[in-house]
Amino acid sequence: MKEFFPEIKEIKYEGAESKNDLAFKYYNKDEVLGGKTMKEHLRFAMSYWHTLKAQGVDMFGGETMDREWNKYENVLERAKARANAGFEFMQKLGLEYFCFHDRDIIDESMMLADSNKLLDEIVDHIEELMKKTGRKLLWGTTNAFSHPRFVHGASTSPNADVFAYAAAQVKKAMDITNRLGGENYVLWGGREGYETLLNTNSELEYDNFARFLKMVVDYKEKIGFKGQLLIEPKPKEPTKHQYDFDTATVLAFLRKYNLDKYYKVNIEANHATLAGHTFQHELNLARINGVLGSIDANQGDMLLGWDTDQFPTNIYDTTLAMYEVVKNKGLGSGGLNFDAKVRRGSFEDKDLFLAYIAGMDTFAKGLKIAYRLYEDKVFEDFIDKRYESYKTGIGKDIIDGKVGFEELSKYAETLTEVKNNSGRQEMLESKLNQYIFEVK
Ligand code: XUL
Ligand code: CO
Repeated sequence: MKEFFPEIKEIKYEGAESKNDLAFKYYNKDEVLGGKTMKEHLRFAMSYWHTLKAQGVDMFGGETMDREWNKYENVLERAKARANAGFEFMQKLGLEYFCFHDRDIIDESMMLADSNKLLDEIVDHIEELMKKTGRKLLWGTTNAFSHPRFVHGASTSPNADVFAYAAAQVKKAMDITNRLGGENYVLWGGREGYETLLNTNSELEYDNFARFLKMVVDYKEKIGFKGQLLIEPKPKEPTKHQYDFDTATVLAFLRKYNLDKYYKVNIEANHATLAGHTFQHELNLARINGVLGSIDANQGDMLLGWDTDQFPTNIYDTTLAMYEVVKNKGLGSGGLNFDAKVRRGSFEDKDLFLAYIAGMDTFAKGLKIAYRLYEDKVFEDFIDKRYESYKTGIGKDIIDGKVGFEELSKYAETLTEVKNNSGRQEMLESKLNQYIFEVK
């Protein structure tokens, strides 16, 4: 089989002192933390779209990346070459998982039936590669946003034919995800949202969105798909108002339509920040509601207002993200999918490896720091003490539901002084720094 990255050998762990750019400094896959290896904690995945399809196009200019595997004339040959390059890439980097949209693994044809036939052919090939290399599918999904038919949305389009087309696509994508043993199925609401209420029946659109998600649940049961269904929140882009704004919005939506027991969320860092939240906020909210399913690992640029999908290199963000994951006791069937793309100026194939190394190392180090913070109960003990007033006396009565406004009023009248304690934010931030600097 043709080798697409002949200059690059298997990427190994060499430790923090290494000067080798093509080596891991912190990601030591076999290192054990709390009875699990780093590889088991992190469950890293390659995103098929950004890694294998993106070629550096932006609003102002064309391709800067010259990917050998995308040059084949014939659709199936090109798709096979792309898959071969992807599996070579995953093996060399030690990435166990991958994620794809239906339209990433093979290009779409004019007619749906032809697209589906081609999908079966490329899935045969991918299945073989998976068997040969031991790589696994973290999740599959559908691209129901790129084609012009989805101009007004997919399940929230005003056009019922588009609803039907999206349904057919999701059905097929669920079939292939199931066939490949996918551990989750993701629904990102691509163009499910609106630009202006002057032309939008939002009530019908929300209802239709829920009808669609119910059909996904029914079909999952019908085909016996064991994976977890995930919704990926995002507040804006492509539409101004995306229906799945953030975790809180998704939860309210799922609860309204009685869909909450079937779905968890896939939290993406850059989507969190676009919603005006930190990455940790979204992970925390998902965790305390029992719906933290998986992560799209990337980072945004705080000076830009759009989804830049950069490789995660901010140690504060990865530490606090992994802190939530550790507190969640892992991600279950989820993992860390690098929904991240190299910058347009990083156009060499080698940059793909360098970018993944940077992201994997930053998350590995974040995991180690988070684990120590958790074990040493650095924040836990402080937080526990901060809420101490609810453990006895009137606080305990509030928690136990023993008092109402009347009893509380009587109690408040007896208070001569209300005394608060410092939140010690700076001290805690300094402790966090200490762990970031010192944990080896
Ligand atoms: C878009 C995005 C998607 C989803 C899958 O911002 O994150 O790639 O992860 O459709
Ligand atoms: Co994503």
